[in-house]
Amino acid sequence: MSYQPTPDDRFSFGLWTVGWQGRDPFGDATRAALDPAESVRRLAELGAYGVTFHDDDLIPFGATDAERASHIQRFRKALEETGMAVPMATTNLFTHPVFKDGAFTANDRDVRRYALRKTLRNIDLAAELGAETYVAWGGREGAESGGAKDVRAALDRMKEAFDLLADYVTEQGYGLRFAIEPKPNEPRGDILLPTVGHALAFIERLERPELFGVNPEVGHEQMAGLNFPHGIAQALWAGKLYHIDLNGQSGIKYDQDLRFGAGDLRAAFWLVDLLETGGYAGPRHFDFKPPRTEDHDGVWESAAGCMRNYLILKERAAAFRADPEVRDALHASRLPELARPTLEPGETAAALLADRTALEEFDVEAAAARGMAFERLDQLAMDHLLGARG
Ligand SMILES: [Mn+2]
Repeated sequence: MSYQPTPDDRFSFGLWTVGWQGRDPFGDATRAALDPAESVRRLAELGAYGVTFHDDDLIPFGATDAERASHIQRFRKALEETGMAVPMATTNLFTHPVFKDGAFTANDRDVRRYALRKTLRNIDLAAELGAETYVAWGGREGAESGGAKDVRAALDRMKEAFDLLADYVTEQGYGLRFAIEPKPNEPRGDILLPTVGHALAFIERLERPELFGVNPEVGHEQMAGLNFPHGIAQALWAGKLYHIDLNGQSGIKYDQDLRFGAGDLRAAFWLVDLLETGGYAGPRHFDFKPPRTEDHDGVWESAAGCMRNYLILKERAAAFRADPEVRDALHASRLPELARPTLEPGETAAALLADRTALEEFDVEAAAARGMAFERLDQLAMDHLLGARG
């Protein structure tokens, strides 16, 4: 297998990923800015099918209307020439100092109103460019100290903002759905809606919950020490995996945004296995940062590596699922039994209470003595992942 991506693989990249200039809290930029039109062309050559953007990635903050139109025109031309799609767009509500205390949940009401206007303007552009998903990452929605934010009031304001945005896209007839992106911290000390679970619970309190899902990012959940494939499985179970940000992270530390496949490789294997078999039909979107050690050649190497690693893992996961020994091992570990309901069809609590085999005649010690055979199953997965089988 060549691992050469094609548009059928539905790989997409944020303009801000390959376009990251390597500025970090301790150092200046190490790379020159990239022209968004060039990024579109290079990503298309590498085999991607789409690009995504924050408003400010495409149109520099503070541009005049005429400058804005010309930036959009150049971008559109690159899209038309390459056939690249724009499946998702989002708003930058974190770079400008005006957002230092947040956007939809800033204590200052005028900042909140400005944030909504900035978002509505980019939603119009997203719809114009054919996007289906609008991501909301509330990077500055949070606090560094306890008295600084009334979290319950802030969640009221967050709900108010999302309810308004949902009314707007409905009234306009846009085919857009929103995907909330959780993150536990960075840049704020603590961010609201820190994990997939918090976001899923919040969505159910909105007026139009059907328009909202999640956009989980590998590294963000792993920064909180959580199992990313488990979070993705719960989002799929809830019908809420509207989009995904793929990247790499090595444990609980700052947001590394490594290329996909770097960091926790075993989690990446189980993630690809789940995405490829669990009914996710959306883009495989990469939100990573080519390390600031790299020049522009290294940037494209890194972007190509994200897609290559996904395709390798897809092949390895498929080989794992197709292996007859794996099927036997799954059976030995009683996975088919987990899929069977615990009660018989129509069985009531009274019927369960009357079933002596469930308690009085149940051999607890014998059941406790059964091995689960998970180690054999996991070693088969490891052998497939490492290319030591099939
Ligand atoms: Mn990140």
